[in-house]
Amino acid sequence: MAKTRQTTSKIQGKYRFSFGPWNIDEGTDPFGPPVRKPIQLAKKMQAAKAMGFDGMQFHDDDAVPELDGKAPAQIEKEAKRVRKMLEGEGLLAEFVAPRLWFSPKTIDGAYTSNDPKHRAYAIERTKKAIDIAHYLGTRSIVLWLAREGTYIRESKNARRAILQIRDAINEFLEYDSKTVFLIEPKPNEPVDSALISTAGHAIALGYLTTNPGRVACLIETAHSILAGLDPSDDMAFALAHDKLLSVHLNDQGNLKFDQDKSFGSFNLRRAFNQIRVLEEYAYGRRGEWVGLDVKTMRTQKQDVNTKHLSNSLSTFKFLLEKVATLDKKLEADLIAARDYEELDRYILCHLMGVSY
Ligand code: 3MF
Ligand code: MG
Repeated sequence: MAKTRQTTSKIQGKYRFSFGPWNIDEGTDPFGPPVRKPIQLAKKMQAAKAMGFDGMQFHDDDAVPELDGKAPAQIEKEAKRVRKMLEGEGLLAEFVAPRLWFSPKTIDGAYTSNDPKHRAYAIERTKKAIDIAHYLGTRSIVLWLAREGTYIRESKNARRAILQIRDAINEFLEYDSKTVFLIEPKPNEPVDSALISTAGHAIALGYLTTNPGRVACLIETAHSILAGLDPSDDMAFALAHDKLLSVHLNDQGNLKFDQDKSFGSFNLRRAFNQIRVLEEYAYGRRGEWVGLDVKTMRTQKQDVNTKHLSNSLSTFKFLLEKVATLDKKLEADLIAARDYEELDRYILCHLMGVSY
């Protein structure tokens, strides 16, 4: 067995971490009611800071609750109040995502609803989210196109629906000349079949718009796995296009419901490889964020309801160290010799912390 050389590699990326208020939840699932008490936004911000996070992500109505009924001046006032709260904690807002999947007006989709009044609602609502992002101090909008898809294929003209999403994004690009749109693809759930299901779809859709330079994507670990794909390959694909502006790291026990498990909790090697592709790109140097879209286990009690976040963050840091201390010379030698069995062995030994 070859002896592992000492490595002096240092970390190339510049990592800033965030999560959203929905990542500290009450434990409701489709089969049961809440099991924990709600936590105020201010307390979630304090928890974020205490755990070492740098920013928060928002749905539009996380910042301005009951947004639909509110006048523009009221929206501005409430969003600016949230910005003050963030500043008070020394946190930044990473992005705002229009929540286009809760309203009775988006039951059949948002930009692709078969009802033109409902499509108009979705566009107006997104413009409000763009305004809110501006008030919170960010120009990033995440589009998780939750209900843009079908339960039965015959209910929509899929080609027309894709072009409707393109047209909506074009309208947003025009509405604000500084905002950047990050499409978060997901293949299913809540709909049976989503129109923009993978990184490839998200990036290709960007190229259909009038300003592809302002349309990028956010890759979530669990969403790639639900599409039967490797999340690190999806991230690499987006990075090859310089289109990965954020990630939602978590984990997923293969093809089940969207689990949002703690990062690395199901497949440590897969987690390692996600960090590996980020680190090889020097991710974060252009301001990209690392979001942790993880869910509290339903069984977790009230006073320990943020461990999934702190654990995910510390797993990230341990694995980053594993990436940085990988013996690059040995790796290159094994690749040159095409001895991938030995490379496999080395990677496992390195991850397990046993001598190679
Ligand atoms: C859905 C998700 C969501 C989105 C968030 C931002 C709860 O599967 O991953 O996280 O990331 O709503 O659009
Ligand atoms: Mg997500």
